[in-house]
Amino acid sequence: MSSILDKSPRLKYEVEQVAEVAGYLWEKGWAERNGGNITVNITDAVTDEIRELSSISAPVPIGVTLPELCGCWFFCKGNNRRMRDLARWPMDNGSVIRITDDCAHYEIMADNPVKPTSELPSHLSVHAWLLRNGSPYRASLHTHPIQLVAMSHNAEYLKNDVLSRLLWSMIPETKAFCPRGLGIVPYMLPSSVELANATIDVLADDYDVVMWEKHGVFAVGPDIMEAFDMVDTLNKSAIIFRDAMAMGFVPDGMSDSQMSELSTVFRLPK
Ligand code: 2HA
Ligand code: ZN
Repeated sequence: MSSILDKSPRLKYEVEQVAEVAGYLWEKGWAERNGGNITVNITDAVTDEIRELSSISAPVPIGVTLPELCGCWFFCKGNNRRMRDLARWPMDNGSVIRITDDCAHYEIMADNPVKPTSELPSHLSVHAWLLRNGSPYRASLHTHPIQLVAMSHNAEYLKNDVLSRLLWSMIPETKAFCPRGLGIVPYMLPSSVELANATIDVLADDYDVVMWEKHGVFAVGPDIMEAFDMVDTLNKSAIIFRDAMAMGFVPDGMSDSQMSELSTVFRLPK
């Protein structure tokens, strides 16, 4: 069967990156059953030939009107689909959608009529917010990184930037590659509008990765690999912390002067 991916090498690359990340999420144990979500704004990868395609579904209401997204194209994980299946068969477990010209519906364009994730309204709200703010970011990722979620069960770590500082101090790479740290959203019902709005508020506070207390993280990045790498880097620090504690001591962490030197040399925010 022919695939929309045959019509755009760039789109094929984007979907291959999503599949690669989906495989990592599964292997890391961050994506049990249908846990987690990925949506990527692929509008720039859509060719004139693709624009001529007819939709393969009727228009479906998104539930919100998002003027920034009129005519935009997305690749999304399918509703109730597993990351491990998205990794192996991305076009059977995800779909390409287009936002209709009324900015309030989507149509499925390819390859199969896979209904997008139920989290679509919240992911699309984030993408609309990114475009509204002139951000170059095109990917959003929600996943359940084990050690970061475990740390969110301690109220002490949920105080402003306590967790960011602790994670940054475990290994220099964490601040270098995740210089904005980890924003915190207190526990809210999964899939709720409140959770989506609170996430956007914290992203607007200049975070790229947001912790959803006792649930998971939501990350945005220029592409899906960068969004994944930030979460992976933060979770690596959480593992170092856990392993030091398991060895029977509280890790010292890098000192304030070591952190400050790193920020100066690598031109990171203080
Ligand atoms: O959609 O992880 O929190 C799968 C989820 C929702
Ligand atoms: Zn989740």
